[in-house]
Amino acid sequence: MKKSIAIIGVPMDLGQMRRGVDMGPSAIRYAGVVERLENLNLEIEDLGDIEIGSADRNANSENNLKNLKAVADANVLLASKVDGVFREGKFPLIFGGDHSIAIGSIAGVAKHFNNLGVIWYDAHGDLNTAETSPSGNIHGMSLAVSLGLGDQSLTSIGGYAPKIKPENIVIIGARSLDEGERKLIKEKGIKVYTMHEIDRLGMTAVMDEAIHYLKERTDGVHLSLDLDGLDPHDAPGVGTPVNGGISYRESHLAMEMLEESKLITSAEFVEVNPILDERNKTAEVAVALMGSLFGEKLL
Ligand code: 4U7
Ligand code: MN
Ligand code: MN
Ligand code: MN
Repeated sequence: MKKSIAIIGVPMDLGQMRRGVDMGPSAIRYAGVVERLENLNLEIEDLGDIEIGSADRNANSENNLKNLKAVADANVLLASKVDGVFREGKFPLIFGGDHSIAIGSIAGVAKHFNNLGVIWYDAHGDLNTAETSPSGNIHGMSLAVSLGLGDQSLTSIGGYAPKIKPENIVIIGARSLDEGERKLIKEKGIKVYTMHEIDRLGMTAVMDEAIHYLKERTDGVHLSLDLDGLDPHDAPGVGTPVNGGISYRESHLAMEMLEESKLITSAEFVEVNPILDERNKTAEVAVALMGSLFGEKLL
């Protein structure tokens, strides 16, 4: 049967402070994603964008959770949209938008599995809570929320918590972790391949290990790919760049290995900010990586 993919755009920029990331879904579409995937003999349906409410960006958040209400509302919508796609037997492919949208993506997907795994491809852990966050930006908290940690209006989305177990997570590309995140990683035993391991073992071994690890304990895997996992040289259009990241080529290899593994059951590509980009380079990188993830081959 032909694989059917449903695209959901999430023009969210309220999970962080820099403008422009709400245009990520448009930039990814402009970079030709639909044509690219259709060439792989996949059936693509673009469901358009989720509606994002407004928020007073200058309001002081007394709880260290900026724009909480609007971020929560949008993720409720996203979770039900993703859930609907899954019920129709289609593969949800989500475009961000800032990484706070992983809250809704994972909430919509996780109920369809007993043991959902997550690959968090990112320079950051996104494991802060309001108590540990240095910024109050919810895009730095989405993985913690999926573990059931954080404000109840976020953790309860989808009507159940937690969405995932700490031992079902693999973080790849980490190179910027806050104190509270490091503590949580150790406490919960979350598997992390930092840039050190990627340099030391090479991406082939890292992905082999990650795939085997998840294959043993999960019945589906959501790929949450933050473009800032890549080096800013290869993906400059992101709001929180960190030097010394994963290369374009290593990322292609990672996507190809995931494709071969048949492990991935849903995916999102987030944090593309065309305002900060160089001629849509980062969106083009995202689309090229999606090509590999869905089976593009040279020969
Ligand atoms: B992203 C940060 F303090 N950890 O919490 C924070 F360094 O989705 C950055 O990975 C979070 O881009 C980055 O604000 C969130 C900061
Ligand atoms: Mn992130
Ligand atoms: Mn990041
Ligand atoms: Mn970022």
